[in-house]
Amino acid sequence: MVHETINHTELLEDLLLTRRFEEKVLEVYQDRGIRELPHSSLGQEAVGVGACYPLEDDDLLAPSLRTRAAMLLRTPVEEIVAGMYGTESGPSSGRTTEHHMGSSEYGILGTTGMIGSHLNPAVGAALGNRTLDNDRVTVVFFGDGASQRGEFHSALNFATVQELPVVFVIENNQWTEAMSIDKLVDVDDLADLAGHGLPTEIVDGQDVEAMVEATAEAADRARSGDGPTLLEAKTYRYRPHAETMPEHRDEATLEAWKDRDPVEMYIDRLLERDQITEAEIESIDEQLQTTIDDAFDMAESDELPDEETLYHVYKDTEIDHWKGVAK
Ligand SMILES: Cc1ncc(C[n+]2csc(CCOP(=O)(O)OP(=O)(O)O)c2C)c(N)n1
Ligand SMILES: [Mg+2]
Repeated sequence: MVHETINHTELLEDLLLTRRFEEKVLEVYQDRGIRELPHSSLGQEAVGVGACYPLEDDDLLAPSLRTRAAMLLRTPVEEIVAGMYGTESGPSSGRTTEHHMGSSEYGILGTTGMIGSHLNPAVGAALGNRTLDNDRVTVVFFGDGASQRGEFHSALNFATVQELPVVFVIENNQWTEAMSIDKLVDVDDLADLAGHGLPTEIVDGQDVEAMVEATAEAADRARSGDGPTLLEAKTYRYRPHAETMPEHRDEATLEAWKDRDPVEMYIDRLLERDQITEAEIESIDEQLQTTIDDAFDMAESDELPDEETLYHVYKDTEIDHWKGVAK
């Protein structure tokens, strides 16, 4: 069983880091605003955390708009927060926010605001790595909504025909921006839309160990030259699509998903198996909270970019006008 080979302290740290980070984003956003509009991953953290855990450091990640875990597990927290605040120490020196941003340093492929636009570039990166004859795997995350784009099929088909080292992860949180996925498709599982001859697997996206196991197998297959796999992770988000958007989903379904909270489920399991103590969890949590709080304090005291930096980025570089936050 895969849980015997997992370093549970590390995996729990990854999960708690993502949870505490998202909680802090929400708290700060509701209190005083943040330039980047939060698209919270609260509730679906186990998908990104579990999928990233079994990978090698030089494997490539192509996150969706919501895979905060993929960013957090590769990038120093203070860099991400500076990016969200649009300050000078952020990855673009404040020219844009961190959302959709990539990093060649951390092996993260950037994307655009167009849903699904990163699928074919991710497959292209895998083709590049195969051509270079290295054993890097590319893991690309995308939502159920993105499965409605033509890119979904062109990417799956090309990767399958070429037997490329890709793992496709659908973060099926059952909703696009404002519409339930079951109004858009006539299948229960999005994996059934795939076709193209590639193997698919449905995974409990609230179970971080299940995500580790499924991704480890898919990454092994990709690395051995046996081509791509599609994983469909069933999950749910706790927040509306974005913090400025209304809630369209019903309360009872949301509460039912909260009963299967990925962080609580994993902690309960570890305590039951005597693989961690309450005191150890408390100490990990405290350290993470300090790291996160420090990163936010740094960003809040950091400088905004000067007009010269913004030249050619915005038509109006009047800094006072640009200082407004998204709230
Ligand atoms: C091509 C395109 N169509 C519509 C939008 C507007 N939009 C932004 S996010 C989103 C929903 C995406 O849903 P999903 O892929 O399931 O991701 P989730 O938000 O659920 O994580 C939509 C429709 C967009 N950004 N790009
Ligand atoms: Mg969705």
